[in-house]
Amino acid sequence: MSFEHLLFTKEDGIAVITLNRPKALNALNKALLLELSSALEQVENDSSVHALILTGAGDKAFVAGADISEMRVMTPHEARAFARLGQAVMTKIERLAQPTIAAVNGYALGGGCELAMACDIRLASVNAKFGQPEVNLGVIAGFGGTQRLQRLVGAGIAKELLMTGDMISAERAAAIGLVNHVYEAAELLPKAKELAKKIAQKAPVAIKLSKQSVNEGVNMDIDRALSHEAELFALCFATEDQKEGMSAFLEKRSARFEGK
Ligand code: CO8
Repeated sequence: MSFEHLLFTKEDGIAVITLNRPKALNALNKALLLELSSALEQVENDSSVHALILTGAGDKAFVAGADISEMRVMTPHEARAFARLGQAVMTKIERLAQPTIAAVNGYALGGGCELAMACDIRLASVNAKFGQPEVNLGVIAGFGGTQRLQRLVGAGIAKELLMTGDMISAERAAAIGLVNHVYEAAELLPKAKELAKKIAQKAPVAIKLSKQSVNEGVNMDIDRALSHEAELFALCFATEDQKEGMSAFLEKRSARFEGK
């Protein structure tokens, strides 16, 4: 499948989707969101893909937000539909079977910060800048930002970012837990690939269920979440990978996981 606003590559079981509208700092318009949705389906249905990296084209931006020129003339009805489209794409990323890494190589503002937050892990280059500047435009975050930001960094810091529209540095983003690691720009993608490969070597079903347990548990009370974790833990014991992983440990050899 070829895309107009995305670059899609796959190597050694790692897929890389590069959002590619550099003239608009990779802003998310409807066409790009629809293409991203198709690309995600392609990844989900490809069992040879063990991890996905999302990044932005050019050296300036990951994604500078939803496309302001497209939004400027929207009616409330159209705006709701656009927000629902963006939210659906973010949720698709969050629930993707494979692990996802955002390699944030510059501005991650508005919808760009929301896209990064939908990924499992965020790595940033030293020049990355994060923010939810929607209040400067007379709107609120609409692709999940009011919800995912508070779950990641707590309600107090989330409200400060959502109410001031301030941009923060990669260093500050790491300090508040919005990004996991910060690297020099040239190291960002190699580090993201290294991390993706490391995760890809582990038991695939266990990776998928770890992700599911964290994602679903966060919206449950602790008793339900623990019972859910126990159910998913039990499911692992119906896999070949559990037998292989534990046998390999006891036999003092490397495990060969097949994702079954
Ligand atoms: N949408 C459309 N075009 C954009 C966007 C954007 N979000 N961001 C940048 N561009 C365009 C600029 O218009 C400019 O185009 P042109 O060259 O044709 O004039 C080009 O990209 C380069 O941008 P700048 O010249 O502004 O570059 P600077 O280096 O001077 O500034 C900034 C970079 C600081 C990133 C600046 O471009 C900026 O502030 N961009 C907007 C950031 C922003 O406000 N993002 C939030 C958008 S709102 C949002 O994401 C809400 C999501 C939920 C939607 C809910 C649905 C209704």
